[in-house]
Amino acid sequence: MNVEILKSAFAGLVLSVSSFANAGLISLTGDGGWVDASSLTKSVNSLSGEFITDVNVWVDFSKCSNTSTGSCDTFNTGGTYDNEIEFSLMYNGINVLLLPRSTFTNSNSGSITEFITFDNQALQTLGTSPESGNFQPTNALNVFNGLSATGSWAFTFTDTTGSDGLEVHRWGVDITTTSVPEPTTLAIFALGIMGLASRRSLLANKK
Ligand SMILES: [Ca+2]
Ligand SMILES: [Ca+2]
Repeated sequence: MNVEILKSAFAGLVLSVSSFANAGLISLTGDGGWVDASSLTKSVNSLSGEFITDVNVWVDFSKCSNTSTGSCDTFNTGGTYDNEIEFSLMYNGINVLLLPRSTFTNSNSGSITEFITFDNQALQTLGTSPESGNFQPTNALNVFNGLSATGSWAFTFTDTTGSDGLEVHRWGVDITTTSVPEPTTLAIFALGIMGLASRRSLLANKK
C-alpha cells in the first residue's frame, strides 16, 4: 500500500475524530474546614467514562486573626499571617502543589476572605499577598490531562503555624472532558501503524 495515501488517511481520521469529540464539564464542590498548625484533606469523586482535557481548582477561604472557628470573618487588628497557607490537589496518585507556604509574604491587617481560582490558562502568576482572582498554580494542572475522568480528587489545605487559623469555606474542581482520548494519543497510534506499513512496503519492494 502507498504510504502517502495511508498517511493522509490517518491524518483525516485523527482530524475527524478530534472534531467529533464532545467536550463535557464536570463541576464538583467539596467541604471546607478549619485548620491551625494542621492539615485537612477533603475529597470529591468524579464518575465519567470520558478523558480529562483541563482542570481548574477554586477555593473560597478566610485567613483569620483568631484561634477559634466561627468568628473568622470578624475583622480586627493584627496580622493574619497569610504566609501560613498551603494548598494542593491530588488525583490518580499525582500531587499538584497549587500554593506553597510563604507564597504570600504580606500580613494584612485583620481577617481576609478570598476566592482564588487556580487555572493553567490564567494570565496572572501568584503575587505576594492573597487576593481574589484567577492565577496560575505553582505546579501545572495539565498533568491530569489525558487521564480517565473517573476518580477521587483530594484537596489538602494546611495552616503551617499555630495561633491564627485558616478557614476554607468551600472548594471545587471544574473538569473539562472529551469523549475520545487526546488526539495526540491517536496520532501516536497512527504513526505506529504507518511505521509498520512502511516497513512492510520496504520488505515487499526488496522481494
Ligand atoms: Ca484551565
Ligand atoms: Ca495559623
